[in-house]
Amino acid sequence: LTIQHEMRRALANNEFILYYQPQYDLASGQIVGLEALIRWMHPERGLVPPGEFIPAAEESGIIVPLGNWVIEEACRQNKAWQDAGMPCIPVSVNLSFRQFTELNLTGKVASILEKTGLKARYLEIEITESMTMDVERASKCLKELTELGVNISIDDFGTGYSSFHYLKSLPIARLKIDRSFVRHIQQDTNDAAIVAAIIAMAHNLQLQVIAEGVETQDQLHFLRSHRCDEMQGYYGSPPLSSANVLELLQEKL
Ligand code: G
Ligand code: G
Ligand code: MN
Ligand code: NA
Repeated sequence: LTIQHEMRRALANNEFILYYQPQYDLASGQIVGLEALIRWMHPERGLVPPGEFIPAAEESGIIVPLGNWVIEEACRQNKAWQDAGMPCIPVSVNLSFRQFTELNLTGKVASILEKTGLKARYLEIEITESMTMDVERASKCLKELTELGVNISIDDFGTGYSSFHYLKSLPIARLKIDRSFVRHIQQDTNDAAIVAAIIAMAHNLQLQVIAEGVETQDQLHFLRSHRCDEMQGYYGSPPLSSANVLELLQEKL
């Protein structure tokens, strides 16, 4: 069986699940968001990470139904947490290029929000810099999504093709500093300068900024002292199952 066939079967058999990684406000320490990250509970191979199937899903086009499933499941779960009395915070989902170029992505997102009952402001969509290369197309699509009330963030910021032009012309709410710049923030003065510059630029453009891949207290201190808004990484929490997210949110109540 090819991986494409396997993924179609897996989608029908509910073998995909979402984990959620908390995002923390650096000033208050509060959890202010959750990034949904897909995993495949394979009957023979166990928990398969996305790096092992997302590329094939993108190549074959299965990413479109799979990605729609991710959006719907994340919205459904977030609404369920809210209905259980948990604090209302946004869930963010990763969008692939193929999904972004689908006709009527906005219509799909709108119907998922309606079906699940989640308010649009509690859904965030993460795109990458490469999706902004066709600024006119991206502009049309992102405008539609933001008119729904969904926030847009730029994932892996700083690693992709970047013209800066899109930053002023697209309705973006947040930059996510790629973890490759955060990793050696203490030892590498270039990385430190880049991270400091991204934070300052984001703020001057009225954008929120979050650092990814934060693993140590020293990294956290650096980010705090440069007034980064939020952080995500193993130092805060690894990605968690939905049951573990509920426990964590309940502890915080
Ligand atoms: O969770 P993990 O660190 O293993 O994720 C690895 C990569 O897979 C990340 O780059 C992440 O953006 C991507 N990824 C995780 N979940 C999804 C998803 O639902 N859709 C897409 N397109 N990519 C995802
Ligand atoms: O590309 P994206 O940012 O969507 O991917 C998030 C990925 O980063 C997930 O696969 C997640 O497991 C991983 N991740 C989350 N926190 C950390 C961290 O602190 N260190 C490292 N190395 N990876 C992390
Ligand atoms: Mn992401
Ligand atoms: Na990233």
